Amino acid sequence: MGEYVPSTMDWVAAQVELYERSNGAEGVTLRDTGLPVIIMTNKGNKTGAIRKTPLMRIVDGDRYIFVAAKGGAPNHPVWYNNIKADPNIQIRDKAEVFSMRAREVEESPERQRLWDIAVATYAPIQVYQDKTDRVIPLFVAETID
Ligand code: F42
Repeated sequence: MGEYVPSTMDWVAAQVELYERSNGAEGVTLRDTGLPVIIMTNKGNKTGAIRKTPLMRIVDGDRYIFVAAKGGAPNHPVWYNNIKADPNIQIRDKAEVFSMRAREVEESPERQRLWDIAVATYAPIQVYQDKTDRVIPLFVAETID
């Protein structure tokens, strides 16, 4: 893996920095919503750089669910390209860091079940989906046995 290159969105890069510097004691929620956030480390598919992406913390047993919502923007966040190219990621959940593999879940009853959990955890996800024509990708991250 290459060097860590922070997000070009300052508030995102700042959250990653606070989260990691405090070893998961601070910067662990979405602004002042109190909703928990994880940090997903992924490999830049063009530069090979280390990228760190805060995501809402959505769990299904010992698996994490995350959605490439980007607030309902017309296009996927570019980290989507990264984990499609290399599904090996790390998830930092407060002080713990897990090596995991991300898998996109295509349209299926399973995807609906996971989507419902995601919306129950962070309701705006449905608002984002309703405001864009693209199908917001949903991923499951599982530990590598
Ligand atoms: N975004 C979500 O999609 N879902 C969430 O649940 C979520 C929660 C969340 C909570 C807190 C917080 O602070 C941010 C949160 N975000 C959430 C925003 C998320 O962290 C990302 O910032 C957002 O999804 C946009 O991701 P992005 O990967 O599109 O970031 C852009 C802004 C970016 O950093 N671009 C870089 C740049 O230089 O323009 C390039 C990054 C990159 O990965 N480059 C690749 C490389 O090779 O290095 C190439 C990528 C390509 O294929 O072009």
